[in-house]
Amino acid sequence: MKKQHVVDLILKTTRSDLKNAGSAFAPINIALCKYWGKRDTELNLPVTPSLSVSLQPLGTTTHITIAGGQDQVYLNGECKDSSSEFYKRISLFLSMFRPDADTFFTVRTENNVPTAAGLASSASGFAALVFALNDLFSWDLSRRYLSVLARLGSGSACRSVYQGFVKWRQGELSNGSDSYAEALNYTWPDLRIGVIEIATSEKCTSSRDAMKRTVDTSILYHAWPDKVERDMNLLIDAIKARDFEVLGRVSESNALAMHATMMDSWPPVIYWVPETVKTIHKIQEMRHSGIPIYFTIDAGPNIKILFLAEHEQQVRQSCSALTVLSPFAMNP
Ligand code: 2P0
Repeated sequence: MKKQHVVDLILKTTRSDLKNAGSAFAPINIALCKYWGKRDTELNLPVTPSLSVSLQPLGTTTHITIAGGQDQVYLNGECKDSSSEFYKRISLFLSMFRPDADTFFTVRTENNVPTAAGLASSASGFAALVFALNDLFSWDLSRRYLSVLARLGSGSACRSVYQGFVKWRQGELSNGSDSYAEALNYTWPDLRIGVIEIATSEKCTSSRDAMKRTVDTSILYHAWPDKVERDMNLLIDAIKARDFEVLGRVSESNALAMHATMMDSWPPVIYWVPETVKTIHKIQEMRHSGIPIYFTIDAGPNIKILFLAEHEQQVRQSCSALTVLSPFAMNP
């Protein structure tokens, strides 16, 4: 099934009333149980569920208006060239929502994510764009539909339509209407996420390509769905019980298992650089010395750490180039 068909199904019974402008914010998110592998690459339908925590106030604010002639796309104030990958990805996505072929959009998108922190912003970017379209056209769509539409832009974007802990159900239907994110209504005010900047250069393999290669060639990947099922249950129980040791251990183990499947692919995908391994060892040493600290790593070399507020000072002293986030600061 094509993305356009999914969009048409959602919008066919939706009232539309075009306003002058639409704007919205969506947070970035970090997965504790990773989305790794698609059962449908067109619709970004995952093989397994995943679980994340949104990191408001970091994220994307997007403002959209109707334009003449052609789409205009601004990123952090800079007008993107129509030949750039960023422009092409946004313009192609917008094409699914044009009332007619002559309608174009001006999109202004601002990320307040420190670019040096190595935090992905495509998830918050597509979630904010879908929210902004919902505002522009006055669709008044449910979060579930907004999550499905954001997924069509980038899989992990479906989780950025909520704050706090979020679960993405993998679903079973071929049109993906049952593959959307839901908020887990639990908070954890003392939870801290640290981002350790290791490298900011462009990665040589996109996560999209790496995922496909893993699904196509890794034998270890066959064990991934069972691993995720187990980790999802443990993580949800840990969140409910505020059991930090289990939350940290399972998140770290899940990230390492994901990287094991990519290293087992051919050609192998190895996002780690020497500093990544050095930092892993340092975190293990800190743990052995009695500081409860765990890590997770996405499709890149940078490390995100999990710890509790009571250890923030010790962690800050031990880790340089660290950005500390409090995902539940506004929501105790
Ligand atoms: C995640 N990642 O759960 C995992 C962990 C990277 C590692 O979601 O192809 O940009 O747009 O669906 O969402 C990055 O993949 O991929 C990602 P597409 P996406 O956060």
